[in-house]
Amino acid sequence: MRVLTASICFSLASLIHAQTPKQEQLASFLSDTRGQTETTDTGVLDNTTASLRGGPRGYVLLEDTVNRKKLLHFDRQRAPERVVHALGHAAYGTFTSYGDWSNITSACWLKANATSDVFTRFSVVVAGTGGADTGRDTHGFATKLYTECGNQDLVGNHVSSFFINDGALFPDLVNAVKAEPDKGFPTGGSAHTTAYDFFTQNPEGAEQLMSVLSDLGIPRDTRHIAGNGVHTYRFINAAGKSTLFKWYWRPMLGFRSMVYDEATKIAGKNNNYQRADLWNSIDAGMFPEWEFMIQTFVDDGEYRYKGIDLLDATQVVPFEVNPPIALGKLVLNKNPTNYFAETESVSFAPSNVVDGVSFVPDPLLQWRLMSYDDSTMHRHNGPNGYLLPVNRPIVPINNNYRDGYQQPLLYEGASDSSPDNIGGVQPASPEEDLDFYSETVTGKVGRYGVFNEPFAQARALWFTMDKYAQQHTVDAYRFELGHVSDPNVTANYIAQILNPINNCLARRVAYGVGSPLPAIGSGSSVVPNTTYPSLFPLGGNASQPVTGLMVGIISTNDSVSMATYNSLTAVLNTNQVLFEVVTSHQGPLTTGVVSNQSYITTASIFYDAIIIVSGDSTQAELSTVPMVEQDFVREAFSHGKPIGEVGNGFLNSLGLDKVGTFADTDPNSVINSIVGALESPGRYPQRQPLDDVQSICS
Ligand code: HDE
Repeated sequence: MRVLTASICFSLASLIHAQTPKQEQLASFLSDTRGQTETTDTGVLDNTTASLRGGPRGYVLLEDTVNRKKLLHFDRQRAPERVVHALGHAAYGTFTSYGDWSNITSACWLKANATSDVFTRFSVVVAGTGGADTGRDTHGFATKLYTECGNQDLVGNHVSSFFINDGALFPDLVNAVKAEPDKGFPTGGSAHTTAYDFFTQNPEGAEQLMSVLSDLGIPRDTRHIAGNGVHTYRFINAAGKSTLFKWYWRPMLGFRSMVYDEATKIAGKNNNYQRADLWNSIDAGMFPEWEFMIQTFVDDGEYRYKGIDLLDATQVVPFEVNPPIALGKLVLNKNPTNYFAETESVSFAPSNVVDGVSFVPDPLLQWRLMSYDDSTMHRHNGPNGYLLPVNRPIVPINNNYRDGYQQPLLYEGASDSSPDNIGGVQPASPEEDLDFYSETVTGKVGRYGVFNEPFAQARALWFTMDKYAQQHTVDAYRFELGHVSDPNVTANYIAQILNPINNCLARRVAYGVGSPLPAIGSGSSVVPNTTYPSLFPLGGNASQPVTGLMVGIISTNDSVSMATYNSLTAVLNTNQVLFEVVTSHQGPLTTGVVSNQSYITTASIFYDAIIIVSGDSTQAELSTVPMVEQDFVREAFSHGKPIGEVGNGFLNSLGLDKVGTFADTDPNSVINSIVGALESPGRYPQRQPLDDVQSICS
């Protein structure tokens, strides 16, 4: 685990979460074995550090029952990983409603001042549990609210549409994107043949795929991503009125992404980067927050809004078309106690709703209402997964779902059927029970596909991005298609999906991967009248919070003085920016400053900005700066990061005194420039070369 060195790194967690209803309930399940003498499962004191053997060099005896049990337990100590979203990290927190939303829903968690405990799990879809969490992927954002009227799950992704719109295709999508069946690789990414053949057959996913191949697909961490419900859902109020809605989590820290080279290098050096980021931030008392927002739509039975099909999960409703309203706030403020029992064992399901929340006939959502409960039963080897501590509601569970593997409860009484007259569980009245919307449903049985024009929304996203973001996206298509082994699959994707979105995009990608260039004018040249910044919330000039970002302070020949160090770190502390001193070795330097990292233990990819202190070096020292130090600076530069120099001439000597670098002999001036640059623009993509669009496209 990385060391956090800002002075704000103290643990607030124990103060914040002490006595919420869910934490109180969880406390009753805690098992403190620290410092206790070992026992068997049957409570007998034992020592299992050596086998029972027939002599000091003899066979292990069958009679070693305690070690037999120890190994039998070990052989079974994993549950099957999730078939998708296997790699995840999570935290507890609270959701607070901003007001009384009973005009649209009777959901208790949206009553005036309602506060609910939550558990949120972030994940990546494709990578397995041992994979890297920075790989390009869709990130899951699943939240369980433990409300006073039962559990409400909000299971979404970090981008706002989906690859397909009928759940019948989900196994095909996942099989195609995961490792190829004969080889068993590649794992953890979609850059291969089966995925792009699937994407060509299913053009409805063009917008979602472009989102993932844009910088949105490589977020810096999960504190800086959105959550999107993707589907349309239904609120029902006490009068039985239905209002359709789509839900979103918007990060209060704003949006930040990486560049692809950085994401892949981080994956190699620390494949737990994002989970450590959330854990460390919460541990340091920097609690990430999101606003819960909804778009509402009149329920007239048509499920359409301004021409957009609300039953098609591949279609987005941009905020510019229907501005969302904020209903409440999520704060994550407590790390889990035990990874397996909580993060790994939590069971989310879109079917877990409370009274006042319901569904629409979206054929993707309808299958999700079944699949998650099924996954839970499979993963927990039976039907009792919802009784685990992390999954239990804070309200009583009273039902006749009895027995099964690992049933932990001792149900009292002689009845397990209802209704009954012998004292068993009684059904809720129609006024009390879970609302369903009494809609008239008619139709002729058939296998109906969901079809809406698939390219316009991808085109809108393409034209919303600036030329740098477009270049990153072109490069991502090139990376992905460049790893497709069948040239026909590459050519088909370019001709059938990219060309109808935009002819120039298709030509640029084709040029990069050596595929036949679609003829000029053969694809779309439509330039949409409107663009939608909400579809691509990265970039722009708005100032963003810098809380929890990480600055690396390096120093030519380890010479940073205590005075310079103090000036720099005072400003970083004030702004809640974390920092590490990186030098040739860890530990105390001759100047008295303590170095946290060496060039062996870290790399520039772990910092959002770097500051090089050269002014404390002598001229002789400056002329002998080791290559590893120079490369550290060059790499940060090539990733577009703000770079400061306390001193003058080092950046110049490397030829890097360009946009986004700040050299001054006054440390205060440098550090204020760096914090300002992290606030906005964050990165300097203009350092990267752009395609010669003119020559490729005309
Ligand atoms: Fe999932 N999905 N999904 N999904 N999904 C699962 O449920 C499924 C879809 C999402 O942190 C599984 O318990 C089907 C859309 C998240 O535990 C599984 C379909 C969205 C997570 C499943 C979809 C998601 C999952 C695997 C199409 C965004 C992780 C283990 C009909 C709105 C939750 C499990 C966590 C997990 C099925 C499509 C989000 C297999 C059948 C659309 C965030 O049941």
